[in-house]
Amino acid sequence: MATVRLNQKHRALVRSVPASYKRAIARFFGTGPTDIALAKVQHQAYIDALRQAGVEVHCLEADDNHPDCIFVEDQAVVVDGHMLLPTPGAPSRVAEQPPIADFLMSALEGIQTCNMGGDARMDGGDIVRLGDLFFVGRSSRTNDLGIASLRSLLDFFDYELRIIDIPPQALHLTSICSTPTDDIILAPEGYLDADAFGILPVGCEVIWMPAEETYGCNTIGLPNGTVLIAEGYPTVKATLEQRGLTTVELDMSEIRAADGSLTCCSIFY
Ligand code: CIR
Repeated sequence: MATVRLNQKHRALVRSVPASYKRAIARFFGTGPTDIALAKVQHQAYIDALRQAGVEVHCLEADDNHPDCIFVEDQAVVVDGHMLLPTPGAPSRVAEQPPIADFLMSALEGIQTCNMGGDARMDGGDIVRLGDLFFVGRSSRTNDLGIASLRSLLDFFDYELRIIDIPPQALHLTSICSTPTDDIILAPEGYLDADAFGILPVGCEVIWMPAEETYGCNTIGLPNGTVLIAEGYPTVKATLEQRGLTTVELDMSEIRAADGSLTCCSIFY
């Protein structure tokens, strides 16, 4: 989940791989999952890596009626003790949300929750946070009404929200960038204009990666200085290590096959 600060990443919610996972949506970089056993092994390795880095992980049962249910990031937006429950942009994914919302509401007793209404649509995967600054992708899943709903929540905190138009060849904002720390945005060349993120706060920077490492730009930075990265992206790995971060590489092939990246598989709360 890309909506919490680094020092808020102590607990994560994930969801098991369903038996129906081969039917997950794959329209972007994925060609469709083919090996559920391998997907389960990779998903467990992801959970293990989070735990190894000190994160308490809660795993919800899979929902076999929803092949995309492992991608929990899209279903809830948790910001500083408040939660926005978006209406997901893919109709087949709408009913994934109730158990996730129920879990978070009971884990975060007293959390302020709001829903989206009308035609507003948003996937949590379109949101990226850099300290007090938020970015939202206007994408095939997230529309202007959804963005307005997110803006109301962020206005409450006085956090700035900047809109980034997602090119048609990408699914979400998190498909093409991430914030491994609270002052770095990692993004690939060739998808966004050089000034897409605007002028950043002092001390923050966008680090541009080669286009062939686009998938590698989705990372999960953790409070102990570890960054989970996908296996096979040497520039991403070297760039983070040069900045004193410790990388842990994960084989994401069966997650990627369903257009999923590292951040998609968890919600920090
Ligand atoms: C979908 O198309 O909705 C899923 N197959 C992939 C969702 C990936 N989620 C994300 O990037 N946050």
